[in-house]
Amino acid sequence: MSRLIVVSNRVSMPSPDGSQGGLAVALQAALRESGGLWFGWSGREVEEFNGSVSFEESDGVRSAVVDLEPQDVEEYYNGFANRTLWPLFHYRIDIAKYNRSFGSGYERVNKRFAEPLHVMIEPEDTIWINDYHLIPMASLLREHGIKNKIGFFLHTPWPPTRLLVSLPHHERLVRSMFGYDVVGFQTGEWLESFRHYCENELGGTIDGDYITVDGQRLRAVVCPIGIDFKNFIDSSETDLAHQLAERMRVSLRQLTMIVGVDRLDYSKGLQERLVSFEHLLNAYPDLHRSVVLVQVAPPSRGEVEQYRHVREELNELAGRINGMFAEVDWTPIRYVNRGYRREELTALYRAARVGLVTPLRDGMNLVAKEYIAAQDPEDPGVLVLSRFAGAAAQMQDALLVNPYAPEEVAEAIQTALKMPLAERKARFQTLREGVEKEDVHWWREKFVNMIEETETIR
Ligand code: ADQ
Repeated sequence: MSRLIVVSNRVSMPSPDGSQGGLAVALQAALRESGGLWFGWSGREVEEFNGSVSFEESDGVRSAVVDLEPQDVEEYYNGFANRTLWPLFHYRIDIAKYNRSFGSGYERVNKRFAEPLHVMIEPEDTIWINDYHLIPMASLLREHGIKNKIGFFLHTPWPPTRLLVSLPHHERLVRSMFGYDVVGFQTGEWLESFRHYCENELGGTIDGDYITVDGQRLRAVVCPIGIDFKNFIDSSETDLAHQLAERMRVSLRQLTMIVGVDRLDYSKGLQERLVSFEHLLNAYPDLHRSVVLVQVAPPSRGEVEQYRHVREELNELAGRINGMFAEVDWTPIRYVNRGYRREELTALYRAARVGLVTPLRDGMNLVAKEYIAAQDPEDPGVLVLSRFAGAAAQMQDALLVNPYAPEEVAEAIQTALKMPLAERKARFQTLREGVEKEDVHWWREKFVNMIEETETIR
């Protein structure tokens, strides 16, 4: 096994309280096994970029990070990554913003990463770049003479060509991806869009997994991410999980719980979800005082105005719906603006008869998988899942819905609430098998193997 170098915008080191996501845990395991290194931004700002690298080691995982200037953070992170690419990649060209300084800031920061990174790379290393923040990284490393195998994994969707061409200099961005040996997507749909772009905009040719553009070749594959299933199950047996489970039992009494857990992001379809819940309450008055929607949504990316708008809209919607339907002894929506630890999430998921995961567009969506993993096999809840989440490709036994159609989502929730135990169990068993088998370790091994086995032509 060659040494692995993982590169992502932020680095996540092992923490003693184990409060990390499955992705961090899986990558840390890979780095530990291979004696590898995780490289990225420290999250800190310095007045003037100086390229100096800080090294750290924790629990057998080594990291190397650089600080950025405030202008870098504004143009690269809040600008091109989160105001331009994130909305565009989630099909929202209506809110995608572009100005030239975003594009130049993005290239500058990618170069600032490539500069110290390339000197750390040894000839046998395998390099794994993550996500839309760092698309041009391989081509920049190639300019420094790096010939190693380099893979890129995109955690978000890849948009249809017709949308992508609205991005100024889109060709330049996509051409830069031909510095990679392997490019991985969450689903066949995103892969198809990428192939379509390469064929139609770049005049590329396709041969099996391989795409060739102007003599440069890469292998484009599907490799869906999973959760750390075993670790997640273990988290549900902790004191923290038991404490919250007990609190929920006391506070719910006879209420049937529906749960939503998301970062506060317009791609997650939160406004549409609350409207669907309102439809449910209008259509089925017998549910009043018997159901409750617990929606957990910690704010993210607060520097970006669209995120502040979503937050305001959600406050307004939750207030309006609660005001309209609440009784002195019942509030239909418990809307919570904070995150919970993994142990606590297991308890929340398990307490809920329905898991409501209705993004308007999502690369994968790990909450759908976590909800299934947390269920009691003897009395499992039902997953209502957006057909526009990457997870829908693997989770066909969920109740799949169109999140833009509130009546349809309301009907699916009602179906879930009324679903007989035998059907709940049958759907759950199939879903759980998939979530357990194709977990985050499976994903990581599969992707690293694909990078390592791919023949390069460099
Ligand atoms: P995200 O958009 O952040 O990630 P998602 O996959 O839904 O989305 O969640 C990632 C993790 O964050 C999950 O483990 C979840 O438990 C945790 N999380 C979400 N909301 C939380 C909350 N309210 N409190 C505490 N924890 C919370 C991007 C892509 C996704 C893709 C992932 C991984 O947008 O499509 O699934 O990367 O590739």
